[in-house]
Amino acid sequence: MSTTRASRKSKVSIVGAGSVGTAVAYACLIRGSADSLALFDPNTDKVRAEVLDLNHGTQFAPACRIDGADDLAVTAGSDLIVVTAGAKQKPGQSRLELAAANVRIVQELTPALLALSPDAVVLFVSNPVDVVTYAAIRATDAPAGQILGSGTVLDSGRLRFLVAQHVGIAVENVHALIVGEHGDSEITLWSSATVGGVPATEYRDENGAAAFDAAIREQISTRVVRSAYEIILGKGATNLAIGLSTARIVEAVLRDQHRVLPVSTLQRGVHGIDGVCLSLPTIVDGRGAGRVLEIPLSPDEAAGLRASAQTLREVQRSLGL
Ligand code: 6V0
Repeated sequence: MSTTRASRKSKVSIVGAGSVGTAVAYACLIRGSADSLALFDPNTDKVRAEVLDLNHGTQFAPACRIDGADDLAVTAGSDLIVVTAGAKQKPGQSRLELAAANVRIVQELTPALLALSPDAVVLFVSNPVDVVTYAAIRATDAPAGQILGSGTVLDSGRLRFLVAQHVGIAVENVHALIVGEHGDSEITLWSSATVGGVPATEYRDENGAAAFDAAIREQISTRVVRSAYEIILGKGATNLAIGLSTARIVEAVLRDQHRVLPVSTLQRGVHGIDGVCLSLPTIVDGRGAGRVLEIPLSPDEAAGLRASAQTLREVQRSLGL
């Protein structure tokens, strides 16, 4: 394992100080994810206010320096940059409809960010995150693994929460993944999901009834896909859980943890998928996204993954990527 990032002061920049960017900053601050945070947003008053508010809490959190500006130079020398810039989903709008505007933003931003921080790992959160990550990789010469997307890390957290809640077991004892697009075509991997080490498909309640029959599996999978829409209807944006899950990815990189996370990366042949960014279990370390693991898939899951890749390929093509 390399120790370079883990053994010196770490700087994380967050691009976009909206509801997601500030939730990422807050999660990184209270978890002690980095030694210093820098926020960039073209909205001068907003970034200044968010930095003040965060700084006023530093006495009550692990030591962290927090800066912010409407000038990209504030991000210089970063180890990791989280990009949350861009328009957000409006009620009823799909993530893919956001694509064109956010793709244009990252095509401009990514080379500029890497010019100021050439070795930084760049983690995209802006939606549609898979397409945005692909556009960013294509816009630079950086090794593909240096640029990744938060992918289905959040969706897998939502799944694990719902599975855990259904059987009344701690979320830490549930292992289950969502793969593919972070969006409507994502796939729940029920065939490899486990609850306390027991395959979910074989898990029985105290009366001996299957806890995850086909109807419950369908209900939970649909609820995960609809989660964002459900939250946006109620509060206008999703931000707190994406903040926490992004901080988890940040730590995997800064601490060179070699953690397996379903981040979105440029696929190069695992499960026959090529030339699109989507999420599969991936080793995340100090250099960003590493090897993609070939998790066993049922025939339905494999077909779903291929369909999800095709959906993304069509969006890429329609955007001229
Ligand atoms: P927001 O609250 O509107 O904040 C966006 C911020 O970006 C604003 O403060 C803008 O000023 C700023 N911005 C605009 N253009 C630029 C630019 N060129 N450079 C820097 N900053 C800029 O949106 P919110 O924070 O709610 O969402 C941000 C993005 O995250 C959206 O694309 C969401 O769809 C996406 N999300 C992704 C999730 C995921 O799981 N990947 C989850 C939630 C939201």
